[in-house]
Amino acid sequence: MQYAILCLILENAQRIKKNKGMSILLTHGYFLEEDESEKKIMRPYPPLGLLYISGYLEQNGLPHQVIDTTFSSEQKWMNQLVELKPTLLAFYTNLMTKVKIIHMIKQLKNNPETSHIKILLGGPDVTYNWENYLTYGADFIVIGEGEETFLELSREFLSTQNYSEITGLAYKNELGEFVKNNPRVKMKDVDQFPLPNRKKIDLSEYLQTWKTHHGKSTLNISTQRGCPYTCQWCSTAVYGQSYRRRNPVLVVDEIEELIATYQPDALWFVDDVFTVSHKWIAAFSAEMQRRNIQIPFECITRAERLSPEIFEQLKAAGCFRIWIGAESGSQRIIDLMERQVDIKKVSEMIQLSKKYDIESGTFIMVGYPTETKQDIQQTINYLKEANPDIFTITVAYPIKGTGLYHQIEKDITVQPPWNLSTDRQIDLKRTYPRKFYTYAVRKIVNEIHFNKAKLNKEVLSKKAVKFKVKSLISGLQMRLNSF
Ligand code: B12
Ligand code: SF4
Repeated sequence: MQYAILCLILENAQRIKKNKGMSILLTHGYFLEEDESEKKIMRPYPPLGLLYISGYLEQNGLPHQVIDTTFSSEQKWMNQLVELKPTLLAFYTNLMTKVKIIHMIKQLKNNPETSHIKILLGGPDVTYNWENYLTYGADFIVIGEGEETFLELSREFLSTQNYSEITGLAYKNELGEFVKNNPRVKMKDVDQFPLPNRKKIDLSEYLQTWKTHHGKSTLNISTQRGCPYTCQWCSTAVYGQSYRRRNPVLVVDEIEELIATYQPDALWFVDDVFTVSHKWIAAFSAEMQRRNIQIPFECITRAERLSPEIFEQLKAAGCFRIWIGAESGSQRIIDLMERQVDIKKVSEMIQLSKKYDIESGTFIMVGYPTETKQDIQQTINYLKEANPDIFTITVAYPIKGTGLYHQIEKDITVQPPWNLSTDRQIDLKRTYPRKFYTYAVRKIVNEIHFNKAKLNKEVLSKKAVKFKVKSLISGLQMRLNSF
């Protein structure tokens, strides 16, 4: 094994010698200072996918650098680039960072000091937009799970530059034509991937930001790739409908390492459905208890994958908050979303979490096609009954490549120029005008805050009265904006 690694390193070293002056740099386009809504929340997470790629390159002996943009500025980033002079610059790209990255590519191409740099993009937003990204200046697109494709591409980039056999890759060939190779077969055993290369970036800024704003530092960790469910609005652009999971013992090893290196106060599992496998949860919980690891964590799951036994195991392993999705209180809308869950079950599990002293959160979406005022009222009723500790609320939007996008494609009413907007700005024919939903969001938020005050027997407090007044006004505005 050691011999094989040594050979790889030597082989790469030879390639790099042949291509002296060629260098690889990984980055992303998220600048916290430009994100007004995140500045109010201040819960930044390190770019895990990018760090997974970095870990894989390092394991395979490929030298590279990483610039983390989260706490930086565009100007600083540009100065670093000019100084580091990479020949291949790879960006993690998602829906939120898309417009910024297109702008950054343009800046690079227009600057004589950086115009020679080849640009590569990977991440969730590129899968169904690869042609557009190539049109707007990218040279290579890594589609889906990135590790193996990126490694093969880097090796070719540093040697013969023949990209035609690399699965999972789209690129511009020497004639400027767009080529999309066959899809990459996903790695079966995800334990083959090394851990995210967290040492490549300064995690202390993340930890400190959390500590300052929330009193406790939090780090993200991933144990699962893919989700087997079919929610129509959800993007499966990276991992498809697969479900692959790491060995729980190795996950606990990673947790121990995180605690030893960074001493976070809490962890956040980024997995899509943390309790999807009960066998896995039992093994994970047992291992955490066996090693007597005490670290609070939060995770996301689905109601029908919970039970009293699972709650017990989660609690014993350290879970302090669980997010249980429903998206709507109307079973009709849930069924249209193909969410495959019974709203009564969601409500029941949110209530059950209280018995185990685990905080609960839920996600709400309004404005799903065909949703009516009655459906929205059912959502309010559901939130009152389930009474989660927190909830987030969004106006539904179609992400390219999802079932929802295909369903509503013919009903799109607003679609700003692709390079200047994100899928969030696409609007579609809904039951009511777009403004109605802005007020619907306000109505739900204020009505639920009022209800919480009522449950806390503070119904006559100034705050409660304010919530009720805002809820009534929003209800009126919904009515005025429903035609
Ligand atoms: C955790 C998470 C968040 C967190 C934290 C984000 C963060 N900074 O880490 C929070 C809650 C803040 C969040 C918010 C949002 N998110 Co989010 N989020 C996720 C989630 C659940 C996990 C991300 C993760 O860490 N995955 C684990 C890593 C290992 O996977 P990965 O990042 O995809 O990396 C792999 C590949 O993408 C690729 N890759 C990654 N980077 C790179 C770089 C290069 C150079 C290459 C070649 C390849 C490559 O290789 C990696 C390893 O195989 C994903 C769903 C998912 N299961 O992935 C959604 C997801 C990424 N989010 C999504 C969305 C829509 C959002 C929001 C816009 C939601 C909203 N508010 O409307 C916001 C945007 C926030 C922002 N500022 O960017 C969508 C993205 C869709 C799209 N087309 O971009 C996803 C896919 C959810 C979904 N299924 O629809 N999110
Ligand atoms: S919303 Fe959650 S459960 Fe549904 S497909 Fe997406 S990740 Fe899976």
